Amino acid sequence: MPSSRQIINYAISFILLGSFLSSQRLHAQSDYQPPPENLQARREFQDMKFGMFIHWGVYSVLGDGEWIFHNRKLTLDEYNRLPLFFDPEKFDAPTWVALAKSAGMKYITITSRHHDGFAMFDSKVSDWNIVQRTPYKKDPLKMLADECHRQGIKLFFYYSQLDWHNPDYYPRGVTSWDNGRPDHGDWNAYLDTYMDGQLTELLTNYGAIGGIWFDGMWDKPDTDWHLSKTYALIHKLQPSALIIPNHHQTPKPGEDVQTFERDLPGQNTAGFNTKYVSTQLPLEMSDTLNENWGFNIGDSNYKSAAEVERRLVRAAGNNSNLLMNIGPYPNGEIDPQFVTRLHAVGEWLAKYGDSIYGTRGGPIPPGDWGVTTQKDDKIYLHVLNWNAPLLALPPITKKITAARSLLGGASVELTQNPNGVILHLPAVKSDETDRVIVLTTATP
Ligand code: FHN
Repeated sequence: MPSSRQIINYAISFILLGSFLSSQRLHAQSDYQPPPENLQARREFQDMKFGMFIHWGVYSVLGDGEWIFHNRKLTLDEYNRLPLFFDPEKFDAPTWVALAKSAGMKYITITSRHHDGFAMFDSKVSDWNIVQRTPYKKDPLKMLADECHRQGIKLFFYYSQLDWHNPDYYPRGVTSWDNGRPDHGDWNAYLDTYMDGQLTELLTNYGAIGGIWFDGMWDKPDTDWHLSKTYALIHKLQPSALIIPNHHQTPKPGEDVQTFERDLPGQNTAGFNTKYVSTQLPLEMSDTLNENWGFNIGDSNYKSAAEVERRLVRAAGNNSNLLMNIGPYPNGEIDPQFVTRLHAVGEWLAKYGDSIYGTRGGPIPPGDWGVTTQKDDKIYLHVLNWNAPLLALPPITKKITAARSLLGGASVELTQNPNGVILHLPAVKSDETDRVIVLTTATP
């Protein structure tokens, strides 16, 4: 029989252990000091501004989005048939990369596996992968990585931590349903062997990669995800690879970028984003060119090129990148509706790119009228929604020495005093998404 003193000691140890584990959960890679090459990669990430998000997997075959396994409450046996129909004979890595480039996108983030756990790459950790389960038998991510290296585009791998297929993803999370998995599993093995094993493959077999874009932690928000271990592994294998977690929470130590889903930083219209915006980390927002992430045959709700341009400008003015998604067809082709719009955005960026690439959020807070970006001695005023001839803005500390339209270079009348800045804007042209005025400032 333990004495009451012993019981108290056990209780104290239990509480201390609990708070240690919970601090491990919260503090992730708490001793992480990003090395110079990682800090450099973060700056380069911010400079790129515009990326292509790609959701592509065996679910694309059914043309009903990437959640079909869950939404139709399929069993494992049923879903296991799907890879047999996945044979993307039209997949051509050079075409995909060239499309991203023609759109003015500087990086690609592709689903290496989504919540169905199906590896779209050659994984030795399990046979639930494209090489072993599909008639295609090849590794498209390898082809894509090689082509990205050739064409000078950074490649990031989306990796779902949430897994609807692996029995060791146990205890299950909020999205679980009875799909035939046993009521037991080894969570530590799932994280330490399966997931870290696949991440090791992704970080060793594909050359230098931009980073890992995590998704799915929100399925088990209070669980210990061994983040400290996983983040340390990634940073050890490729110190400049960025960890971008889409957990919708305040960033944790070891994370290199804060990303927001379908929302500008700090705006929680989606209902699941945090309003906290890091002032330390690069920012990114993801969005889709239609309404779905994975290919959905019934979704023709495409955003116009002008709408994509506006979102890109608003993102840049909020000091953020824009990661714009497309869901390719199961045969590897990209919907022509996406292609036309992306080409148009690329043409627009060829003219306006100076006011986007390499910039940071400008000195004037974003407003309904538009946003500002800045680079070196230039402030770019992006007038997105203002029809009156005069635009009055809050004060800018730096002295403005010139104001010109970005296109054509015509001089713009401007008054600056301690109360603010008033511009006499050039007339709105009907086909102009964004009137950009370049303000040159005096170097202090
Ligand atoms: O559930 C996913 C969804 O399918 C998609 O991948 C998006 C992309 O940001 N993220 C998740 C929801 O947070």
